[in-house]
Amino acid sequence: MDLSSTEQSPKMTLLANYQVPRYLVDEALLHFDLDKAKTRVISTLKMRLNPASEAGDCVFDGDSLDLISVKLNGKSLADSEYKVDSKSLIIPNVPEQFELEIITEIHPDQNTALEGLYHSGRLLCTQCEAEGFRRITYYPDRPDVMTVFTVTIVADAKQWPVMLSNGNLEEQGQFNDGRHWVRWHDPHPKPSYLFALVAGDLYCQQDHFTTMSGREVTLRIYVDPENKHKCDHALVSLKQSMKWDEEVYGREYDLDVFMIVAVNDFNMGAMENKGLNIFNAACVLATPETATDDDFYTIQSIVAHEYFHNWSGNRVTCRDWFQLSLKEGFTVMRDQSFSADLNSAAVQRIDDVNGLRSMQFAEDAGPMAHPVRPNSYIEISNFYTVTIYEKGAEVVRMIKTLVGDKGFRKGTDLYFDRHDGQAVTTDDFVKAIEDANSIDLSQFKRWYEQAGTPELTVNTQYDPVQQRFSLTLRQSCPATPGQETKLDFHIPVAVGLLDSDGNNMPMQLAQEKTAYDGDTRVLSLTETEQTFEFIHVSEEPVASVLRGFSAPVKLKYDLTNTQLAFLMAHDTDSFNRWDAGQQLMINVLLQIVDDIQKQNTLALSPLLLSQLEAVLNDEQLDPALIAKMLTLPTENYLAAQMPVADVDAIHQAREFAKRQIAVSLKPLFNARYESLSKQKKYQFNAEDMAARSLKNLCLSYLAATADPLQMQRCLRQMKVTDNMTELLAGLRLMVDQAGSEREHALRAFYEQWKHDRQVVDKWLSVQAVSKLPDTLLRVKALMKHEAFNIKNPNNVRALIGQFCRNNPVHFHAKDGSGYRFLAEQILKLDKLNPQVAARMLGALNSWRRYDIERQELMKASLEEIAAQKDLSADVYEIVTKYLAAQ
Ligand code: B3K
Ligand code: ZN
Repeated sequence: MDLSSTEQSPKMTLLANYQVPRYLVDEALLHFDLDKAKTRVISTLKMRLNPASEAGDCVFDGDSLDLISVKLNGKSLADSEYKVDSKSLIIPNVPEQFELEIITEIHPDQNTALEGLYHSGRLLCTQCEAEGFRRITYYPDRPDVMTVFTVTIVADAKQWPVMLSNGNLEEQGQFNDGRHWVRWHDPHPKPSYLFALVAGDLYCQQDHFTTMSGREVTLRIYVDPENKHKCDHALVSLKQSMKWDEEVYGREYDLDVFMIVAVNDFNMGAMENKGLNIFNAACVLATPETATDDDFYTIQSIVAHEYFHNWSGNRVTCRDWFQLSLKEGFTVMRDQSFSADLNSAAVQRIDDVNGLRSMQFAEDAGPMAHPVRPNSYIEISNFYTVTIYEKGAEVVRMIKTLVGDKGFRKGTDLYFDRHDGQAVTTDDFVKAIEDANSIDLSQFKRWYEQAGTPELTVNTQYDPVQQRFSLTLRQSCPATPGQETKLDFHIPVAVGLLDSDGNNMPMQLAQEKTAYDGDTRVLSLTETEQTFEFIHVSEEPVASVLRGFSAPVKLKYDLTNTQLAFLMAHDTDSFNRWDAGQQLMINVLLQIVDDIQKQNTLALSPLLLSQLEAVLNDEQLDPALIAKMLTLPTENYLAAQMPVADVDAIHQAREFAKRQIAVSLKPLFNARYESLSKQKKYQFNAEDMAARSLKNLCLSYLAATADPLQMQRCLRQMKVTDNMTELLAGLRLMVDQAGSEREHALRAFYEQWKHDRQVVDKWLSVQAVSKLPDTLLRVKALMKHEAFNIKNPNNVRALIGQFCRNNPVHFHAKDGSGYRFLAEQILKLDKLNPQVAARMLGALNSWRRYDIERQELMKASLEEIAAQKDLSADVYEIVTKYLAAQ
């Protein structure tokens, strides 16, 4: 019976409606007859009634499948014995225990959504999280159905010499007709979203790791043969990750082989399929000539992230997709501390907070705001968000702050031990930490339930006679869609007190008998307002509040610019030192914006200038930190600090400030640049990376002086360097200056690198973020260039994504051209790849924060998208939520 005519508009899934699966799958035998145009899948499932449920229809999810046949306990079912529609296969009257054989056919070469089994270059590969497995075969495609999978793949041996799936390789063989076969078995029960299959003509680089219990694990990276020289960094990163997870979390790898495959067409960064991680090629391949320091750094952290999922995600998985942050928040927190341990902890924290503030705070303040554990979704792919990932990581980090390092390890040991092989909830995670530490986190759990970024207001008072210092903390949280009022959060606030020489002061609270031992103490704010009284405070201190960014909140602390300058110079907490500098820059830049709006004469604060000079002169300070401290906040971040974002004034103000700093401190930038220019062979390590980041920062200030000689310097750097970090930094600066040198540099760069996709994407990106006035025209022209293919998500992100998200002054052009361009691309993309289309729409998240004229133009573009027939659920959900924004 075919019910496909009863199609409905996208429907909402609610956490409150969760029900345990009715039938469980004990074993899945999958047989693939692989072919690009038509792949046949025979799925044999050993199933039984869930003892926790009642008998009823047996329902399987399915999407874009050609159903060939269904057999129940060896007997073919007639059409009348099952129901099939575009989303499911329903079999009524099944026995308590049964074996089902379902045969389907799929078409990998027509799959432009890149979900399920698809064709990419010379590869066939899969992406199943969250709901891609249902595009391979009918299945209870939900994370709480965990199954032992055995996978047989048959294909032409010439075209598909390598055939991979999860687990260990059991057997393989040849047929006489030129086809060959392999059988993979994964002994660990897993949900379908962790299933993976790859086939192709791939080069394999192999290594080994000996686990802490002495087991040998084979490590393999599979790549297109032309990339065989690009695997070393990922392999080193993998071994570092395996060792770190043993040392820090006591987690050992659990199969004989761990495989990574690089794929050119991929919707996101990478995927943690059990034993067979699939990576976006850009997130795994690197050589010093083709990848920047940032790429090396990101690759190290993504390799770690996916590897860490083996425990936080795979061994212990999510009960339902509302629990996504259970694995993602925790795993991001784990990869962040891994990166902090292996590189510079201060730089890592600054980058994490910068990302959180610029992306997550904006999401939390906009129409898509949702809790770390959401209550509803239309399309789950839309919930792989910065809130689930980055805010989720902050929430786990706060738990660690509250129970301490040792207590946290006790808690995670209990969690992994208690729930190994289970599909659980964020409540189960918190419960394990509570039980291991005898602590009550019930109020803390509001961080999982309430959306929005809390505001933390700080007031201080000093009594010189009593030598008492009181710190009053007050919290509030703005309304978010569906959540008008909020209950008080449990906020860990790390605080230090500094005397006038910049030394930390004792921090004994009035109710305590003995002195507090330590420079920073974590105060627990659990009420709307609380005052903390410090005694024996010999002079009025400057309080350094929210050290290390101990909670994901907006700090409202009215320090004067002089106090900020003091903290910027003296705070012993490097994060707060950087943050004080940022706040000072924000104050100064917003003042310039105000002057621009009032048409006043512009001037740069001498205080800021002298602070920057001191930082640049500081020989003791880590060059990476100097580079961070000298980096002005982005235009997007500045826009988020204004009640009504004035893109043009912000751009003008930032350019003005940058130029003033550049001109005033030119001799210092020059000297630092030259002293960092000693030729040295590229190495990826914290010290060299720090030097390159400061060197490139100096070059960017020198270029901002508009002295034509500095362009020559960029060119020289591009000529003599041995690495992409310095080459791209030079190119980026040249691309902002009109003229023949620019065009020549771009052409030469392309000619040199057109064979390399990762580098070509950088070439697209630098042009997309150019400040030159004709940038949109150039972006449009580049879409017709041989280097661009709209079906490739990396190309789309590099060109369209960069233009719309990181070129605010052109994207928000007054004439609406940027918005119309985006709408046009979204409508095109939605037909090909809804997930990528929905992501691009994110550029309009904050549309209500601009002036009325721009709001009208953005609204018109949103309405144009909404009016389109047959929108995907992905775009439909975002566009309707945006349009509902007040
Ligand atoms: N778990 C995957 C993300 C899957 C996205 C699905 N649309 C990668 C990661 O977070 O490790
Ligand atoms: Zn993840």
